[in-house]
Amino acid sequence: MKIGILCFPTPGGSGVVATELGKELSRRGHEIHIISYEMPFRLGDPVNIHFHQVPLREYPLFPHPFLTIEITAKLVEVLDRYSLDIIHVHYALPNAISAVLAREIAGRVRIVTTVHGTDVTVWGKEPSLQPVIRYGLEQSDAVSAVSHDLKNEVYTSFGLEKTVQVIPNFVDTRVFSRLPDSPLRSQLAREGEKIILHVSNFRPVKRLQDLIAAFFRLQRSNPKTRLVLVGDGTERETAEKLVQDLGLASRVTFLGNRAELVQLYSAADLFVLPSEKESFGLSALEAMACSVPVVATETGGLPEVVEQGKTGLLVPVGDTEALSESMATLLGQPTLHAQMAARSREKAEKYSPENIVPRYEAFYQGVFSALGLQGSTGNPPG
Ligand code: GMT
Repeated sequence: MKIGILCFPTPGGSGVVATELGKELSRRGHEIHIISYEMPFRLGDPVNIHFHQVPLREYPLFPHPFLTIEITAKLVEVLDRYSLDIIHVHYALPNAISAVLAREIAGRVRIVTTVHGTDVTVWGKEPSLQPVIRYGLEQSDAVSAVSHDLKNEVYTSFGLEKTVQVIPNFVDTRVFSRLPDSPLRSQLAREGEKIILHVSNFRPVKRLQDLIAAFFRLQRSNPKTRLVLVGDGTERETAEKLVQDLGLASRVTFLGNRAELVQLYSAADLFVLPSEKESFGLSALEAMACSVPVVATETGGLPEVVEQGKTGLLVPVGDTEALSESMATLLGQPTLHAQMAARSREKAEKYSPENIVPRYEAFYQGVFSALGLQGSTGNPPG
């Protein structure tokens, strides 16, 4: 099939999933076109994948680029030139709207939209945006959500008439696998110290302040621990200040955005995700694939990924005492930790590309079957 993947390029789960899906589909013989306003950071060397950059042109009179229109224009150009079968939209706004407009203009393409999280749980709650997002979803030929919880949110937020299919995120378990001796471990901690890791894009929804407060508490009972924070975003400055104010500067390391994630997960003893809302928690899954148990909040789709008492511990949102106690429990019980590390890897293997990507192929094929059509190869994919 000829598949266009429309996504955001910035460090964030939807861009990661879209890019990794593109790479997997390309390996499986599909022609892949990624459309974004920058090269997605996980794309790497895009051999066999076409990348189409959306220009963000400025005009002196109007300070903001016309993002929706620019995406639409690029899609129309790509559709005219490559006759795509499908545009797979990741993140409903503005992408689904641009895809629907492009179909109006260029015709003959199917649109499938995957909602990822805040497109529903944050933007979807804005009364003025709700009808616009609903329109993008209604006009898509098919809609998927990355967790059951997010699917339910779609129904409650938009009262959508159509079926929303759940296709969970996946992790490349061949790449995300624990390295026996992560070279980073000795750089991040001394002998005998434990490493607690967090990876995110440092937005308010990640509640970094809770993690730092819980770590402050943990230090009293477990001084031989270090907190490593990977990522960047609007909350970094506030988090750095909190670390300074609590006198934790020598115990907390801010690494910024990093590419060597497998080495970082492999150096970690625990992964912590204290989010307010999390539709899935892709970083938790990546950590689990590297045999790292997770302490997370019981919110959104996280309980679908992190199994309470099996692959990690779940605590109420904002409960820094419970967060700290859960970290202490896992760090203080080596047998429990080892069991959870092994089960984390086992669970992550269920979310391997081999298990999940065919579900996307069947999803695309379903759109064609429903319309009595076939993709451009004439073959059902997969
Ligand atoms: O919705 C967002 O916050 C952004 C989105 C992204 O583009 O990074 O993240 C969401 O999508 C990821 C991939 O499906 C999920 O793993 C994240 O849980 C989800 N984030 C939230 O729901 C906050």
